Amino acid sequence: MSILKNVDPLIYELTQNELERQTNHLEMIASENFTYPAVMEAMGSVFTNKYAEGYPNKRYYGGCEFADKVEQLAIDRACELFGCNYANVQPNSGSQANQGVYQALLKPFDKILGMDLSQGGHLTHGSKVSSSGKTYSSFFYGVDENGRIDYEKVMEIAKIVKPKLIVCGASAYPREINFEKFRVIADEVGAYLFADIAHIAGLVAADEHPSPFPHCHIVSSTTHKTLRGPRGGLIMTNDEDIAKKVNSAIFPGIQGGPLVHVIAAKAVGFAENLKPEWKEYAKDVKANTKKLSDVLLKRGYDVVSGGTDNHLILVSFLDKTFSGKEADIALGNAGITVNKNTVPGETRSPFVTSGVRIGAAALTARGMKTEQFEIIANKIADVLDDIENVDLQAKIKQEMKELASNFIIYDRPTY
Ligand code: DSN
Repeated sequence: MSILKNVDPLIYELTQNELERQTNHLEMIASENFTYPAVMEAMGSVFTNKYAEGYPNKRYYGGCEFADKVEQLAIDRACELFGCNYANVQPNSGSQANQGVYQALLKPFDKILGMDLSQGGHLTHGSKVSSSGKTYSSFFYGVDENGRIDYEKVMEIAKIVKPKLIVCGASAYPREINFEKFRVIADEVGAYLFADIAHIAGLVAADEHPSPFPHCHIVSSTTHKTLRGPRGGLIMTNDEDIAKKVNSAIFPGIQGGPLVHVIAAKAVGFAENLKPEWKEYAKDVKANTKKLSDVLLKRGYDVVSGGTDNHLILVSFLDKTFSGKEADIALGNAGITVNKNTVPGETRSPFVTSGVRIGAAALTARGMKTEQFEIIANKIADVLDDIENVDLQAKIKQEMKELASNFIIYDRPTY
């Protein structure tokens, strides 16, 4: 029985449409996932009504006794999950978490060194169109001709730039990040080392990717990508002084009242991540991504860096006549949702691109294994091999809908 359906049938119908889209299509955008119904229930709870500016036991409003407990649980679970001493669970998003990190540690015009957006980095790692690139003097490193971070080259750039902070972590990098090597570079130039693990956090939490601790001074993440929690951000550190600065930077620095309902949902998500089953999920994500990569390589596609160590692959079409945008549309027509993405050596604009980024976290959450990923990868190759064949796309869309119907995750749009 849906209250929403009676109160606002238009919005209800749109949530129903979205549920059908998420159910019938294969969701392969590397930053998306399917969260738990319990997380959704916590997000829809009465905590949405509560103002709780401040931090547990240090609030600017009365009536926070339960909000305090919720936030403290979220903090304690995040610290247990990532093996660190301090966590701020208030950032409303990954971008705001990163803004908080910079505000805590830097002054305007200080130098930061991050991974170039076009090479796999993120807007908030110093891109000139983001506040990170407008407020701070940003410099970039990229990947080598094999699509991998060249740590010697990063050291060379760092020695020239002398940044106050180095950002490691990426949005479209299929290989492990070596935090230890980054720390050597940061120490050499006297910089803070900041890891943005938004994409790989779920793997880190399962020991399926090396931890940024103890190497990084500060770590940010989102909670909704490979972690499968609610949409939101997170900042962690082992340094008490940095933790205090982060707390002031988030509130009152850049945010007002925290979203207590989302913090409650983060706590529920972290509890899921702490269960033994989480490790199995993370292992499956990696195995499924590897299957995707192996099949596409076998079918003659250029998988950047020759494979993957994590939850995503980047497929380059620099050697093809079609663009990332055309591939994205053709795959979408075939019921497979991916995103166009720039690739190393890019020759096209960010709106067109020469590649696609494909991730396995969401379909793995639906219970798919390597057997299904082998089928899906071959269908992806079939679409790309004959990219203008709209009849084939329509046929595959039907096949993918049938495949997806065996892996239902939600029976209604709201919980
Ligand atoms: N938009 C996210 C992604 O797709 O990787 C990063 O913020």
